[in-house]
Amino acid sequence: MSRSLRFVLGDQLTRGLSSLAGLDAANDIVLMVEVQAEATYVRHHRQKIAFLFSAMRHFAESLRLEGITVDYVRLDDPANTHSFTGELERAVARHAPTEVFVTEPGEWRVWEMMLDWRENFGIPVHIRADDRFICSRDAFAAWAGERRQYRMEFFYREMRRQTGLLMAGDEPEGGQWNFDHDNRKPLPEEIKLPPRLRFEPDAVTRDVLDLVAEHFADHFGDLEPFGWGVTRHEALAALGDFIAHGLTGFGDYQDAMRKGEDFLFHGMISPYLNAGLLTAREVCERAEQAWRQGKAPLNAVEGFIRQIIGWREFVRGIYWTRMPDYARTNHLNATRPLPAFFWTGETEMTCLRECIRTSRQHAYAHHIQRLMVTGNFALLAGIAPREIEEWYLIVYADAYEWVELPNVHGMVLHADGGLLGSKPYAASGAYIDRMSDYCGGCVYDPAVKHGPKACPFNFLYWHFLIGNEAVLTRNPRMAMPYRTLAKMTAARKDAIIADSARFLAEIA
Ligand code: FAD
Ligand code: DLZ
Ligand code: SF4
Repeated sequence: MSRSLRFVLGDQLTRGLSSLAGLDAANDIVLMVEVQAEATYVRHHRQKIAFLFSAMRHFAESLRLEGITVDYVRLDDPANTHSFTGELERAVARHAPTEVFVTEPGEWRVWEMMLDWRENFGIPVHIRADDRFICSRDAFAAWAGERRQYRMEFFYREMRRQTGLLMAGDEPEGGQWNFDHDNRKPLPEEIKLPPRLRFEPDAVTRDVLDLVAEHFADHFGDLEPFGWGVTRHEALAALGDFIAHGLTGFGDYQDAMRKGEDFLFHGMISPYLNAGLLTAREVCERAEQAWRQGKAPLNAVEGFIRQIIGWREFVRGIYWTRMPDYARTNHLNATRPLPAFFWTGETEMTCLRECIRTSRQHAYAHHIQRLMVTGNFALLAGIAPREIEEWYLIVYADAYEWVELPNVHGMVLHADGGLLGSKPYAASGAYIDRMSDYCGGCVYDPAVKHGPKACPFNFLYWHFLIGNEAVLTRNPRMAMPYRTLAKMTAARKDAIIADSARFLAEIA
């Protein structure tokens, strides 16, 4: 009699997953495992581990309710070998399946494991495509072709055409593809922010919280209060809440930041999307429906959909087309170790302190905090790609290498030499001051350029341009700042170098 084993990974919690297709509930077995190797290959934020273990346990239970046999190995099972390969090997011995089905993983290192499984188990191991993404790995590779630079905007238009989202025949709704120029407003002081739906831990989550507290006490991040949803039902409720209350302001205030306000008008759905509790298509369809019903403006809905069928699919395509070499490049030769305050939050720079606080408290920071505060700082200070990439992979509940790496390596650090973005997102303190209220209470002053009161982003910005002149001056999009630099007096440049040397020595 043939019997298949379906191995479902922690970020594959989708009933329609390709490895579950054709499953015979009377005969086949689903395998799910909690293993130390996955929780510690980087030392993930404690809320991220708790979110995933609880979501995995709930997903297993939902399959059981359908009458499917789930072999679920818990972290504290004494026989647990604590690796994917070890647990698959044990499960093959336990159930003697005739074949194994898996869905391609989100990370290169797991892909390499899967290729070994295909060789080493003595039974067929079928790796199926992850069709939860709109653009398959092959389709992206075909789009990328021989291009030396990939640009999201052109890829995004293809995705709009392919999905029909926000399309009027062959034309984009509203007559333009992209409303980004409308989406850069600072937050007005009097604006009312939407309350956000958070979830009380149930008994399953409480067990997992205890387990994580016991086994991962020394990992970064607050474990509680824990407010993430852990089931598809809760993820859908979170999405519905955002569409009803957050989406209208998403476009206008997408780039804004405010002290003590950690979510603003953002979706807070990335952990659900990336673990499989929501699919990209349904999220975009719900947003489009809100616009068609007159419940949200086009600039918000287009901006939101672009993040998902544009950026999210784009970075995944780059990851799978360019790995493993992608992770090894270091175009700007950045080598500085990560300052300790990225872990402790102990810095006098209010903007960084705030972004690190929300990361620690919620395993979440919104896009512009990641890009223009922690990311901008890492770029300007020349932090080594590997060190800052590991930080991002650890601290966010939504972080998996397929999405984290292109964002950090490419978008933030320009370490890929411009494959993903045409220029580094370098900015001085003026940008943060315009888009947030962080600078008001800071010991530094964004209007001061030199000396101990000067905002470190100000001198580090020019220090970055001076240090990378040989590489970046060839970039036409950097022509303007380099023209300004060329007009600077030698004394001003010396002051920039001296301020930067002092500051960088202090944070070492
Ligand atoms: P919203 O602002 O509401 O956006 C809606 C959705 O769009 C997100 O849920 C996400 O699925 C998608 N999205 C938006 N921007 C991007 C992007 N640049 N790349 C991919 N998807 C995007 N996102 C991750 O999911 N995991 C990561 O590990 C991750 N690391 C990042 C690191 C850096 C340095 C930067 C600049 C961005 C990173 N992002 C990452 C992208 C983005 O910051 C998060 O997806 C977003 O903050 C999640 O919060 P949200 O659901 O409230 O997003
Ligand atoms: C992130 C993570 C963690 C912390 N733990 C597990 C686990 O115990 N079991 C599991 O199946 N998956 C886990 N994951 C998610 C995996 O790391 C993820 O599936 C791979 O990185 C591939 O994307
Ligand atoms: Fe950040 Fe500079 Fe503003 Fe302080 S003054 S909050 S360091 S941007």
